[in-house]
Amino acid sequence: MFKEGFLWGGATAANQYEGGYLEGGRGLATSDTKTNGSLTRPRKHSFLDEDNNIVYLRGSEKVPSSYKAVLDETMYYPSHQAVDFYHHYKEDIALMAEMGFNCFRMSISWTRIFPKGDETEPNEEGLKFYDNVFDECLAHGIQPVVTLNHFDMPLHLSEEYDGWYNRKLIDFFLHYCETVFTRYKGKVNYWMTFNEINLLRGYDTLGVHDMNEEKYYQAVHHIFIASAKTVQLGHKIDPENKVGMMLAHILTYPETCNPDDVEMEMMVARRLKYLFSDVQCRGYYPSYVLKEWERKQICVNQEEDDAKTLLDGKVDYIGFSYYNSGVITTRKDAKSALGNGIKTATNPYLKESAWKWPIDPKGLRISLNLLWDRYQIPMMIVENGLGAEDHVESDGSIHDDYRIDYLRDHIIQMKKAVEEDGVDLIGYTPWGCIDLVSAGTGEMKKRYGFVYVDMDDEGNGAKNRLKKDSFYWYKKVIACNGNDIENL
Ligand code: P53
Repeated sequence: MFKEGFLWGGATAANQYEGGYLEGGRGLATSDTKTNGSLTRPRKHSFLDEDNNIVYLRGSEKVPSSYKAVLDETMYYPSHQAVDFYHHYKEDIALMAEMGFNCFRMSISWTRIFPKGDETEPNEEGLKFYDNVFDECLAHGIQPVVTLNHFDMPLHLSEEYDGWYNRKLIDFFLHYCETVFTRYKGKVNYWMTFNEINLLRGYDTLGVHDMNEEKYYQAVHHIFIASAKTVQLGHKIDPENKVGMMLAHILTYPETCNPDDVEMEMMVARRLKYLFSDVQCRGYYPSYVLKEWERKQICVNQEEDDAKTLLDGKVDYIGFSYYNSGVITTRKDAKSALGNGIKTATNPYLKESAWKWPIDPKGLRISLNLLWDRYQIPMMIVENGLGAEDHVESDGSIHDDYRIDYLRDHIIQMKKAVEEDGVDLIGYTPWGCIDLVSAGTGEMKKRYGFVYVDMDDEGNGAKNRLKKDSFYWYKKVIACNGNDIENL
């Protein structure tokens, strides 16, 4: 049985959902310079080079410090209007309430509160917008679950300070957190610091130029410190606050029982996820990363009280995303897929989504157990779901039984983890409950929602909201607190 008061809802992020990018005094974020993948495949950021030519770079590519971010009028930038939650929040929250949501995961856009990021005074209009959103949620019995930073940052902090490589970012971030913790005290109790902290890479999310491995770890160190201080601040401002981390739970399997494969999978799992949850849940750097820095002569500058900050800033819970699993191999002829020469193989036991993401419901039970065995703190599944193309029938109905099947199979595994393994699971917020822009591709046609948004990849469409079959199905799931899931 799922516990009484289990949190059922859905998840979104400002840069993919909110829009209104210049409204209400909002400033530009790094995510606002990211094009639609169908125009520059894959998605890229636009810059001006030294000769004033517009150039495009992937978020993971090295951005020379001489480049300046710029918006190209001939391009479509999906974050600018996203699916316009900014003007549709009342309608969207009413739809969530109709499904029976008792929570809603969303992120605050940092530049709506501090347009440049280094101001002393916040932007009142931005604060007011989230007051309206939270009040609307609470009026419907929906508890907001808020990500403080989801894949964006003030562009100014990237251009002027070199993003998270600069230690000053910690104070700017804390000032932003203090502002929202204070303002929304009594309205929000569940917070998460950095979305998918283990996936922050390069310019996109770190805002760092001339990136290299040492700069990467330095930036990550600053983020760890910022996060740990945020946890402490959250508790100080309101002892009722629960501040969690957010991990992309990239589940990996070794391809064979050859110890070489098993050893490689262990190392990849550390690099891709455990480093981040180890630091944030245990409060110190694990020995394997310290040894790696020593071996590679990577010097991460730390201040005297940083170790204590990490220890005093352990998170209250783990929020994690789970979509699929992957296979790690040492086979020489396998393709290198995840960067850093990590080789992956196809899992012959699993089917794939249209976007080639393996579908692995049991992997969710395994993930819950891996994290529970390692940390023994409460967990919330804050993202899960199937990205798929939907077809609207002439009567406006949408028959997304593939999505229902995916979610049912995953919730069944969640239930097993609770009932048979005793993991402490407190909530479930499937991704993109109302259709929104894909983070990976910038597409609209890769949809996750229970609610369809009438809009295409180039941003055309009336943005009308339509209920899919999964809408009525999820409402039934919530009504029985998930306990009758096998029969739904
Ligand atoms: P999209 C890659 C792998 C796992 C999770 O992804 C990921 C990504 C980034 O694409 O991101 C999370 O939209 C992220 C969301 C994102 C969601 O997964 O590419 O937290 O912002 O939309 C789904 O299908």
